Amino acid sequence: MFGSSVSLSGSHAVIGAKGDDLHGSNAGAAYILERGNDGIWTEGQEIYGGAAGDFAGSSVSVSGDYAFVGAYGEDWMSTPDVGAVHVFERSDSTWAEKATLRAADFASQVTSVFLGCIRQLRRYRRSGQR
Ligand SMILES: [Ca+2]
Repeated sequence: MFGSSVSLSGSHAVIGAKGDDLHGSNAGAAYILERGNDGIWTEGQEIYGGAAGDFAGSSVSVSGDYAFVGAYGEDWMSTPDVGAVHVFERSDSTWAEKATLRAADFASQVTSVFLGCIRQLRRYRRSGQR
């Protein structure tokens, strides 16, 4: 189910494949595509692959250097299908996972993600970047 969700920001697109079976039945996955200076899109890294039944990539979003990958079937502890959102930050061409958001600890995790974004914005402003 490549293309079950898509998101675009600048020269990056995130594509969800919620029924991808590469990591288990319906594990799902999310991929980054990057547009080169020649205008051609190339498939970059698989930024996230779930475990069986996670449906990773059921929703995706990318904005600037941050990407979110939803996995509504992800289990947590012994509770099935709690769901999760995996947060990634880009550095050059590498997207690294920075946080996992779940309903149970959503408030505290979101706070840290937002603080991270604000810190990043301040750094850009200081260095004169837009
Ligand atoms: Ca599950």
